[in-house]
Amino acid sequence: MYKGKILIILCLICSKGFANDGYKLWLQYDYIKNETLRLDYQADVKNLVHFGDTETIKVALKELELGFAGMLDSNYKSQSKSNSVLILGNRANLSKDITGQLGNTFTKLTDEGFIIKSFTLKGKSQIVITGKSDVAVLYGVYHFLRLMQMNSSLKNLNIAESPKIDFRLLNHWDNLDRTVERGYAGFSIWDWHRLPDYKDPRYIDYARANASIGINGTVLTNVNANALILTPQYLDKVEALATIFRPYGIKVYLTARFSAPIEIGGLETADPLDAAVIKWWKEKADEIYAKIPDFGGFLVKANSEGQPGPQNYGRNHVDGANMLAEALKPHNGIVMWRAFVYSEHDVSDRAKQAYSEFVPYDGQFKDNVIVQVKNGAIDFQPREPFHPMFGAMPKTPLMMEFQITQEYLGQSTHSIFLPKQYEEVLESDTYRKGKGSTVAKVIDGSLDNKKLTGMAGVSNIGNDINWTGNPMLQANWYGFGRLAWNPYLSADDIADEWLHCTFSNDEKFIQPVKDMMLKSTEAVVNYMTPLGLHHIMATGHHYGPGPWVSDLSRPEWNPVYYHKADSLGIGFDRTPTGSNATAQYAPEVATTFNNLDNCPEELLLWFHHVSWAYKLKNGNTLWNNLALKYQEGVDEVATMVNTWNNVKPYVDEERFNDVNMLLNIQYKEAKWWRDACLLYFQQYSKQPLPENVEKPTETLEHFEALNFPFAPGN
Ligand code: BDP
Repeated sequence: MYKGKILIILCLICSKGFANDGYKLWLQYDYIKNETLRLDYQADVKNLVHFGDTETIKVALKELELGFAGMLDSNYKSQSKSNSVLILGNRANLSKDITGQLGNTFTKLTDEGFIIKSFTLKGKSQIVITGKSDVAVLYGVYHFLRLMQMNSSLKNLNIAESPKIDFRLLNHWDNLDRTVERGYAGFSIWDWHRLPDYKDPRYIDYARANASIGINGTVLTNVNANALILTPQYLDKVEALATIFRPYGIKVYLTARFSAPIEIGGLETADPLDAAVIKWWKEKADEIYAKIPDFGGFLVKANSEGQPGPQNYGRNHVDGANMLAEALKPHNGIVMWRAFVYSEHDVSDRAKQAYSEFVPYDGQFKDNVIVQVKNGAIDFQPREPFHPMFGAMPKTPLMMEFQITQEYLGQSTHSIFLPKQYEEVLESDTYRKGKGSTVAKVIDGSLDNKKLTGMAGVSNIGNDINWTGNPMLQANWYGFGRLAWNPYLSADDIADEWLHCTFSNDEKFIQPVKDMMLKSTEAVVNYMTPLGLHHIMATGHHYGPGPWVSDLSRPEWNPVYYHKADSLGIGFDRTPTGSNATAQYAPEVATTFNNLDNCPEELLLWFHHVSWAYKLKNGNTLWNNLALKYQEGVDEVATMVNTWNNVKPYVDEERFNDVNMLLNIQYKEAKWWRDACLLYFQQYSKQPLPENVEKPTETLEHFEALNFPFAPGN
C-alpha cells in the first residue's frame, strides 16, 4: 500500500504530465536540462555578493535565490569550484573598483535603468548588476534571470537599459464588491473586505510578476469609480497594498470619482471652481499622502458614459483636471485624465468626438496632468486605426491606454497575442512632423520632448489560479509590460521571450507556437471584424456577434450605426463625403485613408461605404472577399488547434489540456461569428457565398435568438 503510493508519486513527478497550473506565469524557473550550460551558470553565479540592505535589495536577492534554486542544482555552491563573483548593488553602495569598470554608462541611465556587465578584477571574473536606485537593481536582476531562463550566455555581458516610458501602469477595472468590469478571469484579486489585516500572499506574486516586466504602477479601482475608496476605512486597505508593493517599485493609484465631495464629503457641489470643493480635494490628497507618501495619483473618467465631471457644472476638462492636479502637486502626484468621451447628444460621428472635445485644450493642462487616450477612437476593437489625438496635441502629454482584457476579443476564451495589435498601433505614423512621427514617439515623449510619459493597460487579471483565465493570455500581460518599458520591441521577440520563460526552451515547441501566436491576432480580426468592420458585437456583454442590433437607446451603441450595411454596400464613410473624420489626421494620413484605392484594405470599411461589387486588389468583389476573410479566420483557428496538438509532447498536461479545450471553443465560436455575420450581411448583398466558404448549418434567426444573460464582465 505504502510502496504503491510512493510509486504513484514518483511516476507523477517523472512523467511529462507533472501538473502545472500556470500560477507561476513566466517566472517558472525550470531546471536547466542542458548540463554544460547549467554547470557554466553554476560557476558564474556561485559567489553572490550584495551591497545594501533595503527591502528592495532583499527582494532582489530572494528572487535570485528562487531562480537559482529552480534552474540550477540546489547544492550547486558546494559542487562548483568557481571563484567568479556575481555582484548586486545600487551604484552608491559599490566600491570605486567596481564602478570604475562601468565607464560613463551611468550618465545615460534614468533612475530606473540598469547595467549588467562582466569584467575581470583582481584575477576574478565578475558580473555586476547595478543602477542608480535599488529598483533599477531589481529590474537588472529580473533581466539577468530572464537571460538564464532563455538559456542565453552569461559571458561578456554588457547591457545598459532604461525604460523609455515613465509611467507603466496596469488599470484594474475592479469594483469594491470584487466584480471586475470586463474581467474574465474570476473575481478581483483585491480582497477588500479582509484588507488591511489579511494580506493575501498573492499580492507579493502579483508584485513580482509586474516588477519582472517593469510595470511600476497599478490603478487599483475601476474607472467607473466608487467614491468609497477615498474614505479612511478604504484608504487603510489601500495603504496595506501600497506597503506590500513598494519594495517592488510599484506605486498605487486610485480612480477619483468626480462627485466624491458630494457623496462622501457632504458638500452640495463638486464644481471644480468652488472654493470648498478645491479645499476638499486638497485635504483629501493630504490625507492620502499622510498614509501613502509615494501615492501615484488619480485616474479620472469624467463626463463619459454617465460618469460625473466638470461639465455637470458648466466647466470643462481643463478645469476639472487642473483642480485635481493642484491638490496632488505638492506631493508629486499626477492626474491621468481620460479622453474616452462621446455623447448621445452629439450627432457627429462618435469616432470624432474625443478629438473635437480635447484638441482645443492643447497646452492648457497643468504640468502634472497627462491625458490618457485609448489606442483607437472608438473602443478597443479588434482593429482600429490609431487615435487621431496622438497626432494632434504637441503641447499635452498623452498616455496610451491599451486593453489587455478582451472585452471585444472573445474574452478569456479566445487565444490572441495582443502585442501584435499594440505593435501595429505604436508603429503607426501620425506624420505630425513629417514621415516617421510614429505613435511610439508620441508616447515616449521623444517627438515633442514631453516630460510626462505613460502607457496603461486595462488588466486581464483575476483570482483564477492562472491569473488570466487562459494560460496563453498571460502573454498579453507580459507583452504589455515589455512594450511599456520599450515601445519599440517587436511582438516577435516578446513572444519568443515569453514562450521560453513560460513553457520550454525547445525550438520544436517555440517555433510553431510563436508562429501560432503571431498569426492569432489577424485570425481574430478576420473571423470577427474583417476589412475594417467594427463594433458589431452583441449588446452589453459584447460576447459573440450582433450585427443586427438596432434598437438600443443611444444610436452609437448599435452595431448598425457602425457597419451601415444596405443594398448598395457596407461600411462607414468617414471621408469628406461622409463624416470627414479623416480630417482629424495629418494630410498625408488623411489622403491615404480618403482614397478608396490607397486606403489599407484592412481598414477599408472603417473609412468607406463600399459597394458589394467593388473589386479589391486581389480581383475579388467586396462581398466575396468579406466572406473569404471570415473563412480565413476560421481556418487559421483550425490551424491553431492543430499546432497545439502537435506540441503536446513539450507541454505539461494541465496547461496542455487547458489551452486545448479553450482553442476548441475558439474554433466553435469563430464559426459562429462567420456564419452569423455572413448570413446577416447576405440579406443586403443578396449574393451567394463564394466557393471555399463553408455553408452555415444554422439560420440567421437561430443566431439572433441566442441569449447569454450571465455572460461575465458586464
Ligand atoms: C468600454 C467598456 C466599459 C468601460 C468603458 C471605459 O464597455 O465597460 O467602462 O469602455 O473605458 O469599452 O470607460
